[in-house]
Amino acid sequence: MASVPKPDLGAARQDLYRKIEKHNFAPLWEVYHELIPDQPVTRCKPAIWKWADSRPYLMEAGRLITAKEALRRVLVLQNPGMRGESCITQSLFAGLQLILPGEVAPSHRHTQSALRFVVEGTGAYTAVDGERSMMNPGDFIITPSWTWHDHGNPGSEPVIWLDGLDLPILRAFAAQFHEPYPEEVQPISRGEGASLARYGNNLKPLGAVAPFGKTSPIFSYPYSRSRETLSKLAKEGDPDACHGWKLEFTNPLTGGPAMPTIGTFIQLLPKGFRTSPYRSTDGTVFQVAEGKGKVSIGGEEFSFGPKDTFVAPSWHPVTLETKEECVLFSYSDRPAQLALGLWREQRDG
Ligand code: 1HN
Repeated sequence: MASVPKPDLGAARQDLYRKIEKHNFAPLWEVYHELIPDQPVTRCKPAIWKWADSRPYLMEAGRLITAKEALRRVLVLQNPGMRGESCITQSLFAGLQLILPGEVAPSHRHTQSALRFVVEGTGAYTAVDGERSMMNPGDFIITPSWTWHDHGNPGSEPVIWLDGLDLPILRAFAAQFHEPYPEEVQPISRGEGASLARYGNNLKPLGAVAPFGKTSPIFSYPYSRSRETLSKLAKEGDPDACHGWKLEFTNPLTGGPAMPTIGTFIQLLPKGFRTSPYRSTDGTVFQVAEGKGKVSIGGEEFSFGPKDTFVAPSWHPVTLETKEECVLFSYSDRPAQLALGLWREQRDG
């Protein structure tokens, strides 16, 4: 026989909750549906950071603090739904970093993986475990987990790039370690381009041992090569309805993603193209390398132009519409989700 709730049952339940709380218990049934939602739930909101705002604020920061003093002079792109948490999605960090002529960002290493996508300027370098790579607009550069890295700008113009890190993932696992290098700048042990020569030409040294573990041995993917590849592809076949021509940066030793936690992509969309709606469980950060257009993210519309950054949260349908030919760099936590068997996508969703 089904029991009829007694009028004082509610009060008795509250009484139980109060008692057990002191002993670090809580009733699952009060939060069950919040814990197990039917579909992805995130506080991450669709948002855009316009270059017309980013650049002057970065330059103002450049007048107020040195790279050395700041360690890294970065403006964090804070998701408006998660302010104060230093993240752009629940699993990823994004920031814009400025290094002025003559400055050095001192050497250190950490277990968080980092990527750079160069936005503006030439003449700066980043060094990873003894090798320097010059930074040019559109270059995609990796700092693998636990590798020594420093940046410097011996050139004559400010250099700005987008930093992407897996900080919240490492925070969730509490697997963060950090160590400063004993000197400001690490010594150089290989010539520029050594990694690209060894691993970046569909060739590899005999007995090659992955120098960066699960991360690609190529730490710099120059824009000249990715752009040329996209242009060639666009002449050779039709664009995908949801993505245009979209490529993933890979680890040449495995064929898998270039970074173990972060997926990195570059896509070309022709002028006047409108993509079919697409959604996936990997909330994605987009950096506009070239072109102008509009994006609809979960029904919210944003106009974008060169050097803008925007974010599409997990499972929000994305539609892109181009006014000009566009090249977009993007990154997400897709490899982490795939490794755990969690990733889902829906085309035309
Ligand atoms: C970091 O070490 C760098 O090395 C950039 O350039 C951004 C954001 C949060 C924590 C560490 C860098 C970072 C960072």
